Amino acid sequence: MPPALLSPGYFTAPVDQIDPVIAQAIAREKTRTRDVIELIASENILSRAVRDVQGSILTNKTVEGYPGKRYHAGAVNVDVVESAAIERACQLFGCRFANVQSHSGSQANHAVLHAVAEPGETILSMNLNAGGHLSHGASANFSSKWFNIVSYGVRAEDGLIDYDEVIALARKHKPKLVIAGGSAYPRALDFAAFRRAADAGGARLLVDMAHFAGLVAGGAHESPFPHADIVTTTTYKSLRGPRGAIILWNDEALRKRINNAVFPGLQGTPSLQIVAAKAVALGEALRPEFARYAQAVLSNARTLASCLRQHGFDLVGGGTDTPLMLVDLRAKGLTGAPAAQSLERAGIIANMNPIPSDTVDLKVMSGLRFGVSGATTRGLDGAHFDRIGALIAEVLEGLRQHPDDNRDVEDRVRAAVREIVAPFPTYG
Ligand code: DSN
Repeated sequence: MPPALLSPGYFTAPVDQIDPVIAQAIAREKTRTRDVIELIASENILSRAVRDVQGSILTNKTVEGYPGKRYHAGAVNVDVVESAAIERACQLFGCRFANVQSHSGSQANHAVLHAVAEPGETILSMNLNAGGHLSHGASANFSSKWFNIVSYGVRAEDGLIDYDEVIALARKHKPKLVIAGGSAYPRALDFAAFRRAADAGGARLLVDMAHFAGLVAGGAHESPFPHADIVTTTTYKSLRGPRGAIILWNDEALRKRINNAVFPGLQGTPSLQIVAAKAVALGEALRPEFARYAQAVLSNARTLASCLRQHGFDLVGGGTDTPLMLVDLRAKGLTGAPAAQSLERAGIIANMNPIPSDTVDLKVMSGLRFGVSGATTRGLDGAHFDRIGALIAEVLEGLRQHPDDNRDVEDRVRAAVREIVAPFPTYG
């Protein structure tokens, strides 16, 4: 007998029989997430259907191009999948065109830059510390090396965007693209004012709605359309889909440019199992219950923000109109990294974040960002978020008093956290 080509069970055995290292890490991750409150703004908890589709056999398929125009044969079924994702994206966000292939939000944003600007041309975007995004022209990102980035920030006194400044910068620098949105700006964006800025500079307007896309989908936040020319969003934050992103627009003249910028401009075959998961998640977001979810996210975010304020924390922008909020820790004499670490030991998971004009080292930072999309999916409501705000305050106050050893407080809060989340199991 020749040696078997495949190990026994190659087509059927589960990962715990094939690869215990990875299987055990996944099992431990399940326990970790079961016992904590996840407040990382860019996370959510996906449905069984969305997760299953990501592990489907669509992962085996290679097809470059777009539905009906592929470079590889055998695309009949994945064409159905991608067409469904495109149609649902357009229906959900009320636009004419969608590209659902980008592997990430950064790639979607890079595709837009590639589609509308030539290297060396000017892009006007929000600076990273003020809440922008790496892919919008941060110094460490390739976007700042290929384009001339002019940035706007937020006002020192209230943490809000100064739209007159954005319009003046657009008029002065005549960018090809104005970018609104980012990773840590908590307040609603004035899309009409951004439109005025784009028009003042003769630019196109891109709105990156990654963090609040779920609210737009559920009617709990104004839509960037019709003001925006192009809208990008990741699919895995408040939109509650898989890792990846979509690009949306209305102008026929942009159709080829954006599609060509994604493929072949930036990537080859899309991850078709992820495109399928985007389709399922977009289908879920079209159901009436998603509007209730979006309202709950906004309401929980406002509850947590107002509770933190009552406990004496400074919130950048004074509060939130989105799923996230940004706490400025300076008045408490704390910094982001030790605060996030102490909260993690207490079972509350959040990330350190720069605050506008942060002067503290990027490995430490002066802020903490909290988001409620995942914990809202889990079932936590306003009363829980009031309690969570008090627990966050308890940990941070303990850290202020005992910077070297906050263990007593962390242990006490960790027990309280387990009590809060125990009635809300996710995956059984
Ligand atoms: N942009 C990062 C964040 O907001 O956390 C990842 O999506």
